[in-house]
Amino acid sequence: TTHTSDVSHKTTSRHLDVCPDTPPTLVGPLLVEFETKRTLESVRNHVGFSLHQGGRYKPPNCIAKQKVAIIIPFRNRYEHLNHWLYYVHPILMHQQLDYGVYIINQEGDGVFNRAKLMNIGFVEALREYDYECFAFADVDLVPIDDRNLYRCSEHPRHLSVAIDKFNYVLSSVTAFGGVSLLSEEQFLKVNGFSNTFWGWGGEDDDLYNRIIFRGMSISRPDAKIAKYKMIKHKRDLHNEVNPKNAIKAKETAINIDTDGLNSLNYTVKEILKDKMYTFITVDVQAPP
Ligand code: UDH
Repeated sequence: TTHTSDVSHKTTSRHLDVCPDTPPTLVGPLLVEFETKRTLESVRNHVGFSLHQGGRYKPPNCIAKQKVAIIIPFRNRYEHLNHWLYYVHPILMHQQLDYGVYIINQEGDGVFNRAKLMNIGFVEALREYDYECFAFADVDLVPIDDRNLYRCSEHPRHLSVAIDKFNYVLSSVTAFGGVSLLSEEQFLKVNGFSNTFWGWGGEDDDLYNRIIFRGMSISRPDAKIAKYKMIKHKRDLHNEVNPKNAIKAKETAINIDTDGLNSLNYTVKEILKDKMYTFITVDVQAPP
């Protein structure tokens, strides 16, 4: 009998259709607030039931249109992470994605390197699963409308268009920070992010330049839908504005071929699997 039920299970899974272009499970505008204190435990009780170890999910009734890895650069932002997990997991489920959440945690207290953590996330996620699309997402940004789909498109896509902190107005037509999505092909085409933007600033502009330099353009969802709330915080320690970064962001053409995925060096220190995420602690070889 065990054998028979095995076979019938296989048969049903083979007959799943591809999920519809517009997920029927979307809600639209959402209530998002960061006043409530959330513990990891309480968030796990809230969203953990439909997730698989490592923060993995697949829609149960159809085949997802895309396999998406969510990459979050991280150090010491546990309170933000709890809010992010509480709100964003249900959104990604409503969007019927086959996805996994990867928190890339910079070890030690050397200068922070957001871009290098993104590159590491890309490489580490691909070691686990054949993801097609990569969402590079800051931990302090929570979408407030689930119609803003975390899906890759023909061109690299900037999702965090309208943020409450900036009165829901895009700061610049070249803005590409916050939350952005690239397909594997698009990310390889630009050699990923630069690894050499230490401290705050510039790495997102450099990525934008890389995209243009490689003949692509960027796309954005409608600002009416692409709305985010940012969790308020002070500037972190060891992530001061680095004035060298703004200059460096003007030298994309010189760096793109030699500084990026093809020059990435790091050491994985620990991989921790929770129901809600894969937490990878890395040594990014920060300068002394
Ligand atoms: N990040 C961390 N830990 C850090 C630094 C950065 O996890 O110590 C990650 C996190 O995902 C964050 C992202 O990197 O969302 C971007 O860094 P950021 O939040 O410092 O950048 P942002 O532009 O803020 O959001 C800059 C400082 C704002 C000071 C405002 C004072 N009113």
